[in-house]
Amino acid sequence: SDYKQEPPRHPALAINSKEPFNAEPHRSALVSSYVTPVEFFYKRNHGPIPIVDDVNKYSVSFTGLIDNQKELYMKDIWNLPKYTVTATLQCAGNRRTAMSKSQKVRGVGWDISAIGNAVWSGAKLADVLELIGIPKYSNVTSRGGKHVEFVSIDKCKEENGGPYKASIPLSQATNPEADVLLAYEMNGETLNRDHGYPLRVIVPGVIGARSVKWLDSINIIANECQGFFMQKDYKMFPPSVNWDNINWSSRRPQMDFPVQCAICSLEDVNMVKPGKITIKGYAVSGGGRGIERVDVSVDGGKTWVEASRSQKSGMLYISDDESSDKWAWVLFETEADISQATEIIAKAVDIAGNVQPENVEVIWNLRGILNTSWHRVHVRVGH
Ligand code: MTE
Ligand code: MO
Repeated sequence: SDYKQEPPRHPALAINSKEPFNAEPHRSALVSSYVTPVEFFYKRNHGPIPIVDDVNKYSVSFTGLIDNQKELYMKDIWNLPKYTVTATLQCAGNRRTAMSKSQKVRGVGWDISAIGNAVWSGAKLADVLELIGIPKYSNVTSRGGKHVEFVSIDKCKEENGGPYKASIPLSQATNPEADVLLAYEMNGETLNRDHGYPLRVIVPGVIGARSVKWLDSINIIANECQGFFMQKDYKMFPPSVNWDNINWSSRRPQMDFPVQCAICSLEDVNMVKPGKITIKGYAVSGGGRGIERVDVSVDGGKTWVEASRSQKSGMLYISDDESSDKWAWVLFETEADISQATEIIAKAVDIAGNVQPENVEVIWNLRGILNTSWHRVHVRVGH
């Protein structure tokens, strides 16, 4: 098969699909460190992992609505100023398995770990585009380009054997503050094959689907990318839409992800000893909106306490503090006394005051994306 040369992976990952390889770590791995180790970072693929043997021969071509078609080699990318951005990548399908329990959805099942926080380094896309002749803060090129399409070298069955692709608006791509990267390092090491070697896009604050791995070309186009993953997937429909009445063109491709949080130190099967327990998890919001607050309940939502929040630089007291990583998650923690079986709940509020929905039913959608409902864990108590 095409899957004969897959890279080695950590044996502790839970495999949700083998070919293509889709896997997530145990939830406890996410709260062991602020930066998720590469080997425990979820892997989300739609085809075999491409092989790039000679990084010096590898190039990205720039085509479309620009004055001159260009080709950039890795040395051109390495020569640009190197930026490092801590950003949380989250698959839109994170927590899909739980949504499917309410009513069946289509898609790879994921528990709560189709998310990770990494330190990405590379060139800013705004600098790369400037190098090929598109100024910073452009909304449109002289030839009418308004979107930047990223095309991979992989092959996906959803694209009938063609490459994975996606686009973002030109205004975002040319805005240096949007921190869109062409990344060649993850957590200070050369990007590995699973995560896009030698070069991938990182679009902070946006669902993972737009952070195209194994970049082959960048096309400047007038309208958003017409690929499968932009037009026939990763769109959020209302609960009334089913596979018989779906009209894909009635919805826009999902970009920013909504406010999300999950408890990682406990799971439904846990039997805990009566007394003090520690409740830990992650909270994150899209679009660079930081986390304002995380509320935790240990009595099924009757009463709430505010959890403490931290990033690598330490405890956070004001979420829009200059020292906070705006594209990255916060880890939260609180202690509680448990004496009987109970439901433990976490819900977050972002700096725009956005809250998570109480139940999965109200946001149920046939593709099972963006399950951001309050995260609930049922624990039993015993010795
Ligand atoms: N890029 C390519 N070329 N092929 C893919 O299948 N999957 C996307 C995105 N980029 C994908 C891709 C999706 S849906 C997600 S969630 C992220 O990559 C996952 O990135 P990761 O595997 O590095 O965690
Ligand atoms: Mo994804």
